[in-house]
Amino acid sequence: MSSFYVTTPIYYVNDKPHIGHAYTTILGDVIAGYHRGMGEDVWFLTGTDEHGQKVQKAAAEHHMTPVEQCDSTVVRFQELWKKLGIRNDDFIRTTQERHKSVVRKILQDLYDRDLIYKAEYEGRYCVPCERFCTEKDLVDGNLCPDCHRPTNPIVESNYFFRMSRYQQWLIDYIRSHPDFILPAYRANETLGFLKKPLEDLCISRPKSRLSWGIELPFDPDYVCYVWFDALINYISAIGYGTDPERCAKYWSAAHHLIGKDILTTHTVYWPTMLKAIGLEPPKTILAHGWWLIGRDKMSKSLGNVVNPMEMADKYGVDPFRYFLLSEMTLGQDSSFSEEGFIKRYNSDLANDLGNMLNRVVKLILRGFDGRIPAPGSLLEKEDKELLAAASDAADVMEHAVRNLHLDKGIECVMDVVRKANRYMESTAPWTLAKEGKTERLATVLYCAAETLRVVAQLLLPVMPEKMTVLLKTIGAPTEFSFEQAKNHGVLNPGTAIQDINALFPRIQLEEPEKPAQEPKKKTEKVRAAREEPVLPEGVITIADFAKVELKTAKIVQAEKIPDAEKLLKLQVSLGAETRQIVSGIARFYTPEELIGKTIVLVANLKPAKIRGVDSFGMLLAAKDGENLRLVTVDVPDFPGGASVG
Ligand code: ME8
Repeated sequence: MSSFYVTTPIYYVNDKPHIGHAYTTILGDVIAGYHRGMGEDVWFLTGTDEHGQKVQKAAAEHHMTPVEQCDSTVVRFQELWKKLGIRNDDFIRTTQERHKSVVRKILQDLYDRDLIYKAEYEGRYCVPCERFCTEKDLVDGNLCPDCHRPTNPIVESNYFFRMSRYQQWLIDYIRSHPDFILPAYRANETLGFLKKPLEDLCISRPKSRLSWGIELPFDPDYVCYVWFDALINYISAIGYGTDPERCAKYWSAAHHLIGKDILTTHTVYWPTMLKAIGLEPPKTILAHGWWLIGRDKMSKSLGNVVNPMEMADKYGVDPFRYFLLSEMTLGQDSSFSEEGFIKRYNSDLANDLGNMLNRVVKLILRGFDGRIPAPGSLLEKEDKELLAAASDAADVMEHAVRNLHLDKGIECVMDVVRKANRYMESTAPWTLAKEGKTERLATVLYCAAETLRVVAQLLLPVMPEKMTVLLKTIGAPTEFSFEQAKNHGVLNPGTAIQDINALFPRIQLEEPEKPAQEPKKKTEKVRAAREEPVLPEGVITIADFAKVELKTAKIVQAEKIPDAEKLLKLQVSLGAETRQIVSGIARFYTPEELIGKTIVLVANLKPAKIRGVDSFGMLLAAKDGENLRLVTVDVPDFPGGASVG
């Protein structure tokens, strides 16, 4: 039996989980579910990252010990996973002895082989990121390249891992393994990072500065750097050093799911650490995009953090799982809003899928005494087309699962649902019933019910509860199987179906309350008029112009958008952040010639969906009739993220 090992990042226990954490974990759960259904020996791991500065700081703020901070927060993750129906096979905490002993063992081994050495470090340090920054990394002379906050000078003796030794090996490995880092543009981003000389990695923190960590086995004055400790969870959990057979079985089929924020640690630190201890890199590291609120990152200070527990309570677990997976194109950023959730729920689940089920069930109850009708011997073209579309969707979904591109599979299945609704319109079974054309009616309803069966089976790992109800309603088998989904004729004529009200009751969008219009006081108007100089038409003030945030942005990826001749989808780097924009320049530039250009971006434009694709900004271009050229910076390699003004 082939094995399949899938992991999420282990989350920091400095704060409670939010939808970003929920997304990666649901993604892992669903991928694991499909692979279980394919008969593989699956191991799905999640857990918590409990050492380091962030956790120590949170504990101090809450007047707790670090252990109390970890114990009280870890349950919030575990309760959430239970609520969201997550079926992880293991949950690792880095404070567990089974993990710490492996970390110590690896540290000692590398130290004994002179792959870890002690040296004095003089440079700059970013406290929030717990990161040493070299001069060439710094932004604007002093700012951390990750978070753009000021760094502090530091002189310290520390232990270093000889990461630099593996630079060329890693470059060659990435180049020769196209599936190692996904999406491909994240592999390019890593290769870009590896263009600069790779430094050795500082893997210790003196206890005088940070005490909450795993003590170095060869020097009790130091603890291990939290990332060096955390990454090892992926192998300590499957028995590295204690159960070599089990470890080898799962490690040979390892897939890490991560957010794009932790790309470098996973695609540079981790493979070099593995190389040093004689293990192969994981099969795949898939970096997904970022859930944004509007255009902003979720943050406590902005007060825009979305609580997944509340969403699941309010709208149900399965719709929430469905929304997160279908809304985000894997790899790209997505903007979250409750309104967006309700819209997708109502259109995909309540209207398309729920309605289809209702129609089929009511017609079978009425016309065939609540039993699956036997189809006639002759299928018409439209019947065959619908059934073929359903089994094609099973192929697409299988391919999507193997390539970790679930959103594409889900989209294809939902297309079948829409096709099925159109089929109902064109075959009009209600008219067939009225006209007494029972044989044709039986065929239509059988094909419709079979299509629903395939759809529900294919979506079973995404919405396990709701799809089980659907399958039971139409008397279909409730286990997941691609083989069954690809076949027709699985429903047995004569099987009793059940009545159902609404599988996905419609959600009413609450109208935002209109603020009562207060009449403007006359005096205010007069004052305003007096203070604002009257400008000639078309002239703006410097304050008006300052509202527009213009930034340089380097194009790192460009691709066509299917069925949209004029549009290109671009990934642009603004230094610390990569964003997606959609631009109507496909007639003037090929995707290839755009890569590497530094353009100018209107960075604070309200996000928009263009042909269903999220766009987080607008590029500037000069247009003269049919001639269009981008506004670019006049030297190659000018960095992204610089302000333009
Ligand atoms: O980085 N959108 O933990 P963490 C999408 N402990 N995903 C998001 C997200 C968002 N807005 N916010 C968080 C750590 N995530 C380390 C990991 S692994 C050896 C150590 C998800 O609690 C996403 O998967 O900050 C991201 O990579 C992860 O949570 C970071 O979680």
